[in-house]
Amino acid sequence: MLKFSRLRKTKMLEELKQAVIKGDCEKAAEWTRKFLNRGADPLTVMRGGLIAAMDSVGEGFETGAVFIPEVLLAARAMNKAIEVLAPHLPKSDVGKEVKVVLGTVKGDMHDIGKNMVGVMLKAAGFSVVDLGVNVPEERFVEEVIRENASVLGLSTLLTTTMPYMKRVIEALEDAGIRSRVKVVVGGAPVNEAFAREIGADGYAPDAGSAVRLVRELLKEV
Ligand code: B1M
Repeated sequence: MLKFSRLRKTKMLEELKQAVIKGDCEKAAEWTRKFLNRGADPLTVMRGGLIAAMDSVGEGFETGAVFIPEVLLAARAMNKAIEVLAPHLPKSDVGKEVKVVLGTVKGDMHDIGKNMVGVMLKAAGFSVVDLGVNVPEERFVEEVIRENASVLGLSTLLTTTMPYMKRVIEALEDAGIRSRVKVVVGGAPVNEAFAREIGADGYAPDAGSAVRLVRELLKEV
């Protein structure tokens, strides 16, 4: 296995970051493989390369320097890199029997962060049923019942769709299954106070914390 110095690692992370920013799927996958071949920690690659790249794209999008097609290309390159990375994330059998239903709420098409949460939960050994984006409350309820899920993970990136998280929780209550499932919420505009306000069981600021939170909540059962 090839080793690398701190300087080389920083340079390689920058190459990976630039590949994602430019939306170059092949290079993003190739740099990720190069890291793995050198025995790098997959979480370092995820945080230092992939999340750093999307943060930079996000800043550009906010200031108007980056446009939607470029954001979509970057998202695609990031997903390619995650495909390469996912099998190498540290694995655990801890939550093998535990089902987590996950999705982005109705009205919201953002899925990059939600996908990362799914990848990390799977790597931690949980069985994840990802419903995708723009998921209406009745679908969440149906799937929680069908899968006999212990955890429901809701993601949203838009302030306008945050209220749908509350609707989902109300729909679980109406169906009489609220006490059977722990509800975890996350996404850039969400915070602890909002999670409490809507009656969620917990809030996680990032994918790694989501795994820790799910483990903590399941200990309480
Ligand atoms: Co959108 N977008 N977008 N966008 N977009 C934001 C969110 C925005 C902040 C940009 C801005 O204007 N400043 C803004 C929202 C403003 C607001 O609501 N106040 C915005 C807007 C306005 C829009 C549109 C309305 C733009 C338009 O059409 N005019 C439109 C909405 C479409 C819709 O959903 N109906 C839109 C569209 C898009 C694209 C399609 C171009 C693309 C999405 C591609 C995709 O997801 N497949 C996109 C993107 C990429 C962004 C930004 C640039 C980046 C988001 C991202 O992927 N970040 C974003 C700006 C920004 O965030 N700075 C922006 C990287 C990702 C790893 O982070 O998703 O936060 P994040 O996930 C983190 C944590 O939040 C957490 O863990 C993740 C990893 O650590 N987390 C959870 C997430 N979910 C979790 C769930 C959990 C726990 C933790 O438990 C279950």
